[in-house]
Amino acid sequence: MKPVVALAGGVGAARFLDGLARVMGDPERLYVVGNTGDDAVIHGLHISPDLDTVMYMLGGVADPERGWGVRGDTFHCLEALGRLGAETWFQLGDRDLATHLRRTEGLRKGLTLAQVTAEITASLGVRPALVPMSNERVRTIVQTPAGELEFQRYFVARRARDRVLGVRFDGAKRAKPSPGVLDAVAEAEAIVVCPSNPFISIDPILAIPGVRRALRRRRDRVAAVSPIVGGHAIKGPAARMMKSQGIRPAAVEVARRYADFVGVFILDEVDRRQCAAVGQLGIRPAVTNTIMRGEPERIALARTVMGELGLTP
Ligand code: FO1
Repeated sequence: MKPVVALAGGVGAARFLDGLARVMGDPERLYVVGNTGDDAVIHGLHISPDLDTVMYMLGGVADPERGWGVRGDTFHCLEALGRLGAETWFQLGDRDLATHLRRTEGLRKGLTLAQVTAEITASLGVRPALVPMSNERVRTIVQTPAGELEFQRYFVARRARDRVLGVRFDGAKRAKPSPGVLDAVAEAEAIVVCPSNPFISIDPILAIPGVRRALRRRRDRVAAVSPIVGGHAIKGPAARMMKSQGIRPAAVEVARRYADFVGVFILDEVDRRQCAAVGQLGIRPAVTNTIMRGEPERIALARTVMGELGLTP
């Protein structure tokens, strides 16, 4: 069976993918390419927040309020680390730590990030494939008036308050897509760009050599869901990042960034009036409710996206 490929960041992507996995008769066909530009080494452990956010959601153990981390987790280890003088701005739960210990151990043994991720997802009973964008180290660096900041320092430690002048992806030029990614894109029945932050979740994936070119070849099979609704990001700093870079925070501006490789762009009902402008980019607009308050909305959005790509799950 041909795969359905999704490009994914963190919480917004995870919620959408939960719907998509539920509407697909065979979730094993779902092939998720996850952003690893947010990865960080904290307390000596390799953390892959976006991979974990998607993995916990698809494994049914995600914290529903925060969107990241494990439901019902405790923070005893973090508290103990604080007493020992460690920095504790990054909230690592006790159960979540088990994932980072396993990942770090696997990497230290010589496994690739893709291999360790496959092992951990299998243990959690995740049926879709979850594949890091690259096995190589790529780091999202946010350029601000205070200087260059590693992503988690910008996002969590400094609460995404700095003005963003630009974003770069350290190591991306030398990185290769994880094995199987380009083949999955080439063969895919459908490709979905999840409602994730274009600058810090999707751009790092597109920065891996070969990925954008592979998507361009499949443009008529690629749909993107707008992460901007009514001029605001559903979650996170996307709208603020657009403004501080001189870009109007509007769904159509996200479509413009994706125009070379996206054939269908899904806008929220409140942005219906931007359809004509999206059409002028040579992209077919489609309108639906994109706010996923709960399970029924996730499923309805996934159904619409699949339908727009000619798939009727
Ligand atoms: N996001 C926060 O805003 N604060 C945190 O303390 C935090 C801890 C954390 C721990 C594990 C994990 O997998 C994700 C975590 N996140 C946290 C989310 C993380 O910063 C993501 O990179 C963003 O949500 C961007 O996708």
